[in-house]
Amino acid sequence: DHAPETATAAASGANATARFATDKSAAAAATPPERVSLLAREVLAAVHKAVHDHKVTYDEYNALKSWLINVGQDGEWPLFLDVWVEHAVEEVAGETRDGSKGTIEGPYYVPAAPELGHDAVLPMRDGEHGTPLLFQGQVTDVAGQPLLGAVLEIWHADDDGFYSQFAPGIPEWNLRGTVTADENGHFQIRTMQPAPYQIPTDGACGKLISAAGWHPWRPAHLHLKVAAPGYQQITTQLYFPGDKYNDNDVADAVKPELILDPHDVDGGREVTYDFVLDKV
Ligand code: MBD
Ligand code: FE
Repeated sequence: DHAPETATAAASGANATARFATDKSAAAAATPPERVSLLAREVLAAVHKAVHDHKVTYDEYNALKSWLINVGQDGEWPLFLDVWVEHAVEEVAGETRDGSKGTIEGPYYVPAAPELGHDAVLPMRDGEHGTPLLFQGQVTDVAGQPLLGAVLEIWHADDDGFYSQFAPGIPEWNLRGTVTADENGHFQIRTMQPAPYQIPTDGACGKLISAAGWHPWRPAHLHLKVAAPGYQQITTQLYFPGDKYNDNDVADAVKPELILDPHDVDGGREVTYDFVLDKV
């Protein structure tokens, strides 16, 4: 079995925190003070309202304080935010687009995965576990014109539900790649179908889940970013029919348009899914 013995919340959290600091933390600097003040006031007012409405005690306040300190110590701010907040931000961001639906990015994207051409096999280990999956499709504009040279970045968990670069013992680029569509906007990607993903249960996020009596699962999913020059990049995830977590994803990121329709073939499964991009 490939399952890493020592996948801990603190280790994957530290990796996700470092990844965010490298790729995205600079984007936050441009928020003007009026906007910061408005949003900070309203979020705090919502907290104050919950305290008053539910007569929150000092013991509960201290439990919250202790838990928030642990989220930081476990490096789980990226996980917490992407699981419980990002879906609302994505819904707002997607409101004005006509093309394919997107959904949240989550904490495990890594830029600049190996370039694999338009007929791609994702990097995988000898004997990589799981059901072989051929994922293919076309990238077009909203009028159906192929977008030649569209670029798809794909990343997903393995058959044990672990992501390379965030769980130990997995080769660096395992099940991650950059795929460039051909002159007709077509692409083909061979991979292994991922398993459902369980958010770490041994860190602060896991503690919230068990204290609240929730479950820690996301349905199995492929992550993608699809881009073409002059078009808006979409960030999305695709899901598999019949997954027991499609209706109760802990991260609330499933949309009906994102559920694939694969069929069984000799030695695995095949599915076609097309992407439609909006102009910038
Ligand atoms: C994931 O794999 C994921 O996609 C999200 C959104 C949150 C945590 C783990
Ligand atoms: Fe994921």
